[in-house]
Order: sequence, then structure tokens, then C-alpha cells
Amino acid sequence: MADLASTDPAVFQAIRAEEFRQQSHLELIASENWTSPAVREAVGSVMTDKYAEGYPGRRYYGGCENVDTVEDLARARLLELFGGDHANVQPHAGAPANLAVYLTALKPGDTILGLELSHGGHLTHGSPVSISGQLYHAEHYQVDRETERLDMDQVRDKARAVRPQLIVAGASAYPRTWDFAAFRAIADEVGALLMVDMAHVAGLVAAALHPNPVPWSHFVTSTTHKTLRGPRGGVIITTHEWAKAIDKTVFPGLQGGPLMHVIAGKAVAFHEALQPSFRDYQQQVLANAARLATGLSSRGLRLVSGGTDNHLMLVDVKASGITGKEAQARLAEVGITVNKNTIPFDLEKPTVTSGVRLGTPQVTTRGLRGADMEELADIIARAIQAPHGGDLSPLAARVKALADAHPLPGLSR
Ligand code: DSN
Repeated sequence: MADLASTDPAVFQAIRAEEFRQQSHLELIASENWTSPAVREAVGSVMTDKYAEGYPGRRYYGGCENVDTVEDLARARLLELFGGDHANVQPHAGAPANLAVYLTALKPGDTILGLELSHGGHLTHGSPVSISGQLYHAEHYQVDRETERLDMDQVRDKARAVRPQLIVAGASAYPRTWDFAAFRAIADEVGALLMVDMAHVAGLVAAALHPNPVPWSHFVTSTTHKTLRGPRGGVIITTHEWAKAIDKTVFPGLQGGPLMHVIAGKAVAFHEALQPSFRDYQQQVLANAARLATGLSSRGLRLVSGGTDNHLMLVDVKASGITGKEAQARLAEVGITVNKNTIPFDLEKPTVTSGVRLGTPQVTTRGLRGADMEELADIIARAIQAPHGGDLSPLAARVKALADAHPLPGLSR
């Protein structure tokens, strides 16, 4: 980055500092990952300079032959990974992908039914602070109070009561497996369309380690940067029936020129996800999450729903006497990055919360394995269970040792 260092030392230094932060901390934010050098090369390429409004073969600008190549590759590879009839890889992120589905399938005032935000859902699934909860009448299903898992009978009762036009499945903080076939049966029963936002589990789905929503859904949306380990962005997979309408909503309805450098990065990430080694990686993500969950539980921490089936878990830190906000700060102090998170039926504000969300995608990419997860569980448990004002520096030294032993692959200084 010699040019950047001389042209803009302030930005250069910030990027270097971020590299150092990512290398020296253990990132347990469940929605983050570490992209390959190949993905970052594509995202940092000349494709950023090209205007390409429209779709491959149907652009509003000349000179689109090369961007057409990468967008066609991205679309074909996405369908090879997940199945489905039609892919749109232009959404800039997950939120516009979800909005594109709503704008395609619904009229303002229609009812959408999604998972309650504080039970693991997402802002774009009908929260009143999101356009999804302002343009549409949003209703929510919850997890069961006892099991803290989805109870499909309760979801069905809710759907029968509110008669939604669209049911949204998917979450940003739900540690258990989704039964998409059951969601589709409920959608069919009440005359609703089904959208699955698989952003969190997309990498697991690609590796056939979580049920695939595509056969059951009218629309599947995803981000590309979580378990899928691509660049920051969004995608939509849909059926023949909705293909033209979705494309029209994304462009020209919602967006202008697509981010062709990011689409190039998506194509590379999908290629990587099609390799056998990607399945090995996702299996390790699951094994690491299971080991971390067991390690935390055995040290007296309460996990929402008792554990995890996927890449993430929610720790009820209130049961250990501190808030999510304080747990996040304590873990930051020892070099572990997490986010505070509401837990089901949380009595704390979203800015405080009773939980933290932990995920294993990024630390698995950097090579942490079973014994490392045991060490991590011990560090996390000690940090959370420490007395107020206790000395956490011995724990910070242990995190540093783990981080030093597992350099970020492909990070060159
Ligand atoms: N903000 C993302 C997450 O952390 O799960 C969801 O979009």
C-alpha cells in the first residue's frame, strides 16, 4: 500500500491499525469473518471504476464485457451453491436485499410476520425503526419461553391469527436449526409467501451442514460476508416466477450502478465456497462452536436454549450477575471482540442487554481448533465471572498467546 501511505497517511494508518486490531484480538462477532487475499484483490480491483447499470447483456453503458463476465460467474456460482432458478447479486447489502423482496412482493400496509428482534430476529424483519416496520404492518413470532427455541405450533397459531402476506424466516441471533419445510407449510396454509433471510447460516447451507431454504422459499436473501466468508454485500435467490420482478426492483427500482468490484469479490468467494476445503472449514466452525458452548456451560455459564446447533451462541451473562454491556467491555479489555445482545424475554434495554453473542467463523478461519476453544472458554468464563474491578491482565496475556499462535492467513505487513 505504498501509494496510499504517501497519498493519504491518515487513512493508511487507520487501515494498518485495523489490521493490527484484527490480528491481535480474537473476533467472536458471529457475523464477521476473514476474507481470503483473492477476495480482497478482487474487491480492490479496477472493477470499482466501471458503471454497469442494468444486467449482463443488457447494460446502459458501453465497455461492460468484463463486468458482464464476473456478474455471470457470480450468478451461476451462487445457483450452483444453493440451487434455485434465478440469482441477483447486485444488492449492496442484506438490508436492501430484504427491502427489494418486500417492494416486489408486497403493497404498503400488507402484513409481514418475522421473528421478534429481541428473540434473535433482525431489524429488517419488521422492526418499527426500520422501513420494513414502517411501510408494512409487522407482526412477530417468538421463541418458546421454556425451551428458548422456535415452536412451530406457536408460529402456526400466530400466522393463523395475523394472516400475513409474507412470512420471514431467519435470524441474526438464533443458535438452533431452522425447519424451513415447516415454515413453507404454514405459509401455504395461510396464503403467504415465504422469504428466508439465511445470512447467518449461508456458509453452513453451502456446505450442506444446515437445511437449505431454497427449495422451500419464494425468496431467499443473504449477505455474503458472514459464514459465507465473502466481501460485504447481499444477494437474492428466487423462482422463475419472481425473477423479472426482483431484477426490476433491485435496478432500477432501488439501486443505481452495481458495485462491480464487490460482485467480482462475491464471484471469487462463491468459487472458494464450491471447493471441498470449504466444507471442512464449515465443519470446523460447527465443531468449534460446540466445543466453546460445552466449555462455557461446564464452567457455569447459562447459554440460551442450552447450547448451539450452528456457528453462534448466546450467553445469558445476567445469570452470572453482569449485563451484556459490561460483559462486552470486560471481554474487550482482555482482547476478545463480541457484541452485547438481547436474550429472549430480556428485561434490559437493547443498549444494555442481558447477553452476549459469540460466534466461531472468524477464529476458525485463522486456525483455532478444539484445545484453543477450551482455552477460550476458560478465558471468557473467568472474565465474566470475575469480581467487579478484578485484574483481568492475566487473561489478556492468554488471549495474546492464542492470537500470536494463529496469525491471520494472508495478512502481509
Ligand atoms: N448486523 C448483523 C449481525 O451482526 O448479525 C446482521 O445484519
